Amino acid sequence: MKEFKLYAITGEQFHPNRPLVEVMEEAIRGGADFIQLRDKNSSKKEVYEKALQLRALTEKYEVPFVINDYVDVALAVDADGVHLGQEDLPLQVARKILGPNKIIGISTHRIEEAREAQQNGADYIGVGPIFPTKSKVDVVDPVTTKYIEEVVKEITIPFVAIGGIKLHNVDQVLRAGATRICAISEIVESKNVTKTCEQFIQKIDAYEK
Ligand code: 3NM
Repeated sequence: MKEFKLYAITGEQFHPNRPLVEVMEEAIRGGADFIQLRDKNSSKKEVYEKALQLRALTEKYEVPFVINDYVDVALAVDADGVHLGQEDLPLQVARKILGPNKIIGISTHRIEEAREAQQNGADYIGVGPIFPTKSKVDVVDPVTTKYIEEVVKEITIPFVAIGGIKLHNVDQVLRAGATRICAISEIVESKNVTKTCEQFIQKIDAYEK
């Protein structure tokens, strides 16, 4: 899997008057180097159509693109992979369907889930929610930066920190050992999406050793 540092997830509820592709293109221009389509409300047909558009965009910029939850949509648009939750298809089943070359990421909220994901061949894990978030309804209580420290100590596959991460608190996340940051609202709700991404990248780069 290509290295990345700023993972942007779609959140159309945060930009009701602006087209999805426009916002995500601004994010990529600012340095977002991994894109996920996350849409839990639209029909499968609508998700497929958005996925097609984002596939074309991410192909143009050579940025990895994954689909949240839907293995079939990922295959249909030739996305680079999927992102699974703990309640989605088991990782090994998704791997069987997608084959060895697609990216499979999975959300984890405690070290046991991280171990299991690594054991089962995940390409990366999500580690969160670090802070309270309004972007995910059924999520567990914040795991805090302590969970990042646990993951850094013991997990060898890439991880991305997520959940309530903003420009004003990202330093805490980086200090705890994260090198890849994921955000929805701070990026897509921003008045200047490109600039917000550039600022995230500057902060991430400042911690790179
Ligand atoms: N997954 P925001 S937290 C989609 O902890 C998602 O697994 C999380 O959105 C997890 O950057 C989250 O707006 C929401 O807080 C992230």
